[in-house]
Amino acid sequence: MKRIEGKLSLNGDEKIAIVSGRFNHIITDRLVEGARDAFIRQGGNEDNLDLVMVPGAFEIPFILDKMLSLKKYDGICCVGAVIRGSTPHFDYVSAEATKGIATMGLKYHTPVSFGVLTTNTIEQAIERAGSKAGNLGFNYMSSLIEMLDLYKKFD
Ligand code: INI
Repeated sequence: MKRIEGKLSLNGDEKIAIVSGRFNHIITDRLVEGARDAFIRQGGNEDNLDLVMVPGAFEIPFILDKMLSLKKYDGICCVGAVIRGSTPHFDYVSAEATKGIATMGLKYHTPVSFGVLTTNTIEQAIERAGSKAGNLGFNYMSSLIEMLDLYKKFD
């Protein structure tokens, strides 16, 4: 059996973007930090890393469509934080962000990672953004880096 998988390393030439929602920025800023840390520690050149801010998770797929159409990026790490409130808004925003991010990755055959936290409480989000449960931003960028290398194996 030939096992094929992506490596967790960059050669420094890859052009990557992080797209982050500003909504719940005390969480998303930490996720961006974790994603940047993963990019640098796995060999990325910071001159090749862009950070693009959007109002909230709902807007991520729209800018993703525009950015991927330019064919300027090798991969995009999407970051957001959708926290449940007392209305059904959470369900609409999280569903559109999830569906939209996946659709854009498929449309442009480019690695895109899904780093939109969806939690019931702010405490759960804090746990995942640099405290008890680590910083999932690091994991979201690492998944992107692995998929970038895996895509190359099918060029
Ligand atoms: N956007 C988020 O990123 N997280 C949320 O928790 C959230 N809630 O709960 O409302 C949220 N709403 C804003 C939304 O993403 C859009 O920016 C807004 O609807 C304007 O299009």
